[in-house]
This record gives sequence, structure tokens and C-alpha cells, in this order.
Amino acid sequence: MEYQRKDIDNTTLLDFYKRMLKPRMIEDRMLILLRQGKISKWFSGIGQEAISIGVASALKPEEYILPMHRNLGVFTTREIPLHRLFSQWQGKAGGFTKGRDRSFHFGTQEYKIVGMISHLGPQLGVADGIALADVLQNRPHVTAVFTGDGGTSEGDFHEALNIASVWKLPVLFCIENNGYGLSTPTSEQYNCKKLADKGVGYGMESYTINGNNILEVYSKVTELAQSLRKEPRPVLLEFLTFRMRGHEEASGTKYVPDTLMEEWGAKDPIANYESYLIAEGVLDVMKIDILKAEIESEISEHLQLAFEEPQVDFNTTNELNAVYKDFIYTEVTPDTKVEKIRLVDAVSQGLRQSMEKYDDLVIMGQDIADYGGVFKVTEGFVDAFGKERVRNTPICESGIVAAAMGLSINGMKAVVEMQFADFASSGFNPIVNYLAKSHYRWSEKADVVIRMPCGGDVGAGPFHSQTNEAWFTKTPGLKVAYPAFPYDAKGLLATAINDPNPVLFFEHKGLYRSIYQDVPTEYYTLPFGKAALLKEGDQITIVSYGAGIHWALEILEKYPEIEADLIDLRTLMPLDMESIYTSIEKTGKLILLQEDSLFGGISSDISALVMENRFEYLDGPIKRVASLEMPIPFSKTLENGYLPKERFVVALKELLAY
Ligand SMILES: Cc1ncc(C[n+]2csc(CCOP(=O)(O)OP(=O)(O)O)c2C)c(N)n1
Repeated sequence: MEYQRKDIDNTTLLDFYKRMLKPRMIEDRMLILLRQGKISKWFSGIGQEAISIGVASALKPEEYILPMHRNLGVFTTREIPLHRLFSQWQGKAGGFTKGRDRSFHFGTQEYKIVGMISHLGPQLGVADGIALADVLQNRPHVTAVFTGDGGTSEGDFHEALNIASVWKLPVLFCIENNGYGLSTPTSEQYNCKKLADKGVGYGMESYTINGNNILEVYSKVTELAQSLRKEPRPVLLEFLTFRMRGHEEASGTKYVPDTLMEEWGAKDPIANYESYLIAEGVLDVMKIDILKAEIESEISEHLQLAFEEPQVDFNTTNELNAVYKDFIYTEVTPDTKVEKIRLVDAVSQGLRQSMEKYDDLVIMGQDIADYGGVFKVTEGFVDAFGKERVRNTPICESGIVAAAMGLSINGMKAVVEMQFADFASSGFNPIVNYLAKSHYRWSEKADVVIRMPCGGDVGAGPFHSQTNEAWFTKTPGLKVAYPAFPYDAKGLLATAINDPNPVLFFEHKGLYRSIYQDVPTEYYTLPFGKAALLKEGDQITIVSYGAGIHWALEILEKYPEIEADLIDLRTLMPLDMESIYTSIEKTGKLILLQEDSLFGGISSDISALVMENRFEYLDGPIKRVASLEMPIPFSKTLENGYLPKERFVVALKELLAY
């Protein structure tokens, strides 16, 4: 291997050696512990150390790095105390996730490291968001994010590179091309000559680098980082290396030809560098022994600390409290001045006033800038706040949700507009796996609101009409709001944006322009988890939300003899069960009306909870009325048959007569 030291001094040369040696020696020890059953799994980075060390050494401590499962050297180069890493791997409280997640699946703001989630790709988009925050807040920083060669096949890779290039974000996309993705060789993973070639398609500079040569890695990354700090732009780096051990230890390397092992064994980044340093007179055998003994004793000492730590105790309150970041709701009472506006105007006003309140709030979505969004919620926003904060995005929901997470990690707030709630399916993974789980895993907030224009009865067919709140109410860690009126929409949106937890904010398209209300013109907030009692009566309790509320109101108007409590849930997570219980205690009958198809919807859970907790108050069976178990059809007659409106009145009368 050819080393070019350029102007690197001896101390730094030696530091690189020590930095590479440490993860190698930790790994050697971990492999022993694994065989003894003292740690659960091990993903080895043996043979790939030069990449982690080179990249981490080239970046400044205040710059974020997003490593993968083979980048132990990033963690050790950032000087995380080893006992914390050991506790993390043993699932103990001293680790970064307090036993809640394993291996390298954690982040730490203290060390500016944001670890992977298992799904590999999403962190590439997170890096975009982190870099965007740096650009918007004028910090001349670079962000480095890692992926394996296998991970480059994920859509997230494409989306993140595309976004970074269109937005000129200072991200170093570091591919560790180590020959295999689990057992799949690169020839079955991609069909271009080099992964670096993909840069061309994104209009992005790219380089292929010998990933086993620490000086080459360090020099190139240092040069690029300096340049990116001055002139923000993304760069794609393909580091050639090899995975010398199994994907994880249990899976072995049988599928790897011996010749490849030999070839790459001879290119070991540490052994070769060691010989070079000896030849340069920077290192000698005695010094090597001393260094190894020092690292060995550091490892032993810190392992001891981790072993002495007790296993984590399960405490229900602690675990449940970790799911969401604490948020103390601040009531801002509405001014008396009101204006009669539509639901869509209320959303727009609420969003605009939050943009005025928070300089660090960024809105992202398709066609939301000059065009104002397909529903015109952000019309005029560019003039008021500029294109930096009102950002048109490419069509890439997953990448943008991940970028929103990155903005939050780097201290900003984000609102993402899904063009239609239906398209959240293309951003589903980062919503349910990244945003929802971050606080529980490593106490990191996800200060992101996802606006969801949703709902049927608009003749728009299966892909522009869904009301898909049940996809999200099922996932711990998310909050879900679903206002039915302009007043609620404005106040709840303000609260959603104040709340540092991820919120899915459903806005029914059918109500956007049909429902008017007097709404305070100034900023105000409304609390989550508080239903509204819209009508009072003691014969029956009707519970609904969104468009269902208006269908119920229509029926109650048509049949004034029905005396019902009508409860508008307003938020589905948190859910105000207390209001429902209080009403049931009075009426003894409950009917739930839900626009979504029945099975697995929020009505089912409310029904179960009432059965479990207020059974003795019930004078009849609980009725759930919802759409049919089928996709939403386009044609008006079919859609009417699908929706529950007509079935509701029948069920209501049946239950009243029970
Ligand atoms: C979305 C997703 N699909 C599949 C997996 C299972 N899986 C974990 S790592 C891996 C291989 C990754 O290969 P590569 O990106 O080349 O990284 P390497 O392990 O070689 O460093 C696979 C298939 C996963 N974690 N996430």
C-alpha cells in the first residue's frame, strides 16, 4: 500500500495508528465476550477501520457524523468513554439507550453522533436535514453519513442524494463498499462499474478512495470538508474495502471465496500502516507493545465498570414516560376579535402565525412554495418567509420526513405537508420507525408535524381519499390530531407545532372549503387530549371525529327528537377517554362513527376500552359504524355505498330502540 503523508506531522501519524488500533482491540475482546454469551450480537468492522478513523479525524467535533454498524472507530475517535459503549452493548442503563435498543442503534448529542436505525437508508435523509439546519443557520459545517454498498440500493439512498444535490447541502455521503451486503455480492446489488459513478446522475461530485489507506481517506476527506464548509454541496465518496468477517458473527463467511479473503487480508489497514510507520521511524516494536498494553488496560478497566452495572429493571412508568418528550402545554387564550373563515383558511392562518412565532420553523412539501400547495394552504408564504423556510421538495416523502428529523436533531422545527395523506405511505418508514421511536430509544425529540390532507366523499378514488389515521394511532411515539372545525384546526395546529413530539395532523379535504366558523384572528392554542362535547342529551352518546362529526350533526338536525351527547374527539392520540366515560355513565349507550373502514380503527379500541371499564353502565351493545372493508372507490354511487353515512342513521335508531 502506498502512503503519502503530505504535511501530516509525526504525532498525528501516530494518533491515526492508535485510533485504528483501539476499535480493532475492542472488537477482538467483543468476539471473546460474544462466544461467552455476554453480548448478544456483533457486527464487525475489522479491516474497515481506516474509513471510520479517517472520516472522524477529518471532521470537527461539532460536526455531525451518522455512522453504521461497522463504524466503531467513529465512536472511539469521538472519545466516548468505553464503559458507556460496553453498557450499551450489554443493554444496561449506563448505555445510550438504557437497554432500549441494541448495538450501534443510538445517537448522542454530546458527541454529535447520530446512529443508524436498522432500516439502514433513512439516516441518509436525516443527514440532509442536519446539513440543511447548518446552512439555514449559517454554520460552516459538514455532515458525514455512512452507508454500506447494500444500503445504496434502497430508495432512501436515491432520495437523500437527490435532495442534497438539489438543495446544495454540505453532506459527505460515505459508501463503505465492502464487497457484500450480508451474503449478496456487489455484482447482485448494482449494475454500474463503480458506485461513485452514481454521483453523475445526481449532478454530484464523487470519488473512489482506497478505504484501507488511512492517509488517503484522511487527506481526501479533510480537503473536501474544508471545501464544503466554504462552498456547501454534497459529495459522494466510495471507499473500497472488504468485510473480513461475517455480516454478524453467527452468519459466517462461507460464501466468500478464499482468494478474496487472502487478497484483502494482505491489504489490512492496520498491519500495512504499522509497517509504514516503522519504516518512517515513527513507530517501533517496543512502542507498539506499550500502546497495546495501554489500550488493553483501558478496555479491561471499562469492561469491569460495565459488568459491575446491574441489569436494567423494568419499571412500567419509566418506560412509558420515555416514549414522548415531556411537553407542558401552554394555554394561549384567543383574542375576542374573530373572523368567519373556512377550515383551510384556519390551517393556513395557524401555520402562518407559527412561522411568525418561530424563526427556526421550516415548512417542506411538494409545490408548497410559489404555487402555494395544491390546497393553497401556503399561498403567499414565500413572500412572507422566503424560499429558504418554505421549501418545495422533490417527490420523495421518505427523504423529506427523514430530513425533517435531521432539522429537529440540529435544533430546528419542521412541518411537512403531505400533498395528500395517502402519500404518507411513501414516507411511512421514517414516520413509524424514526420519528416515533427516537425519544424512547435515545431521548431525542422529533420536533416534526406532518400535515395530512385526507378523507373521502370527494370522488377522488382509492389514492386521494383515504383517511389513514389508524396507520399511525397504532404506533407508540406519535401524536395524532384530527380537527373537524376551523377553530379547532387553528388552535390544535399551533399546539402541534409547539410540541416537540412528532404529530400527524389530519385535515379533511372535504371540510376544507365547506365548513366555516368564527375564528379568532390572533394566535391561540388548544390542548391535545381534550374532546369537545358538541351537543348534550341523555339518550345516547355519539363519538366521532373529522367528517363524521358533520354527518352526525346533520342527522341530529334532521331528527331533533334524538337527544344525544355528541363528542368530537379532536385528537386521537392522546385520546380523551374520560369525556367518553362521563357521557356513557349518563346515557348508557354508545355509537361510534368513523370514516375509515372498520377493522382496526380507533372506534374498535374505544369500544374495547368502554367494555373493559364501563361495562356496568351500558344498556345496549356498543355500535361501531364505519366504511366498508374495501378500498375507497371513485364513482360517486360506489363511494356513497362505501361510506358509513347512510348506515349510521339506521344503526343509531336501532341502538336507541334497544
Ligand atoms: C430495510 C432493511 N432491509 C433489510 C435489512 C437486513 N439487513 C441488515 S444489514 C443488511 C446488509 C447490509 O449491507 P451493506 O449495506 O452492504 O452493509 P454491510 O453490512 O456490508 O456493512 C441487510 C440485508 C435491514 N436491516 N433493513
